[in-house]
Amino acid sequence: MRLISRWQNSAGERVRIALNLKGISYRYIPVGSLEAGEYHRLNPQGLLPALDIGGHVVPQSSAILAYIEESYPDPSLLPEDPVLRAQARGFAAHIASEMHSLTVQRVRRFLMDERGGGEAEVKRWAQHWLGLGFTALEETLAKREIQSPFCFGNRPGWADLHLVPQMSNARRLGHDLSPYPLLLSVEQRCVVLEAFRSARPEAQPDFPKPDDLA
Ligand SMILES: N[C@@H](CCC(=O)N[C@@H](CS)C(=O)NCC(=O)O)C(=O)O
Repeated sequence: MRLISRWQNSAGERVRIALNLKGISYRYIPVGSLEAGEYHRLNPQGLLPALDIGGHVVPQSSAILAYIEESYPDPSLLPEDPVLRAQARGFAAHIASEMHSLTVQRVRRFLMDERGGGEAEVKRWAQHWLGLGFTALEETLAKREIQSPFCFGNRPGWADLHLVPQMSNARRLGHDLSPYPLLLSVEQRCVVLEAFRSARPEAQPDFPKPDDLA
């Protein structure tokens, strides 16, 4: 199995965490350029990540995560209880569909370059969607019938592996996370775990070395 991604690819970070939590070994293939070319021939959507399963390429982290969960059910990334399971999926979908997809670089770049939005306006755009999203997620955790150390249970899973990369993204975009203490406490518990640590951008082989940044 080959995970085609790159160090700063936060949808790819979700998949890296999932593979690590399940103890699945994989080859990490970093993509340097997303310009139309070789990668587009492999994945016409042109977005990262993609999973190459013996020559069959699967795009979209949600589809990749579903494949991993179905093919390697143990340990499950989802709670046993069907209602909690659905709630965990709903939490994750809010991040992937309502927050990440509205604030990713290509959307911000389009607003800036094609729509003539200034930097402040584009920042305001991102803060708006992130603020709405995180407020809803914090409220969701506050309303859980049973409070748990991770989003939906005693082990990190589907919801947590979406939350942690999104919080890092938000910090990079200058979003203040202090109004979300429950989200912050879940993040603190996750980031010390090896499955999350080794999925971080800094831990990837293509993460720029100090010399590259000079
Ligand atoms: N919905 C997609 C999102 C993929 C996505 O937006 N990936 C970003 C990086 S996190 C990307 O490839 N961006 C390319 C670009 O901005 O041109 C998924 O979950 O896989």
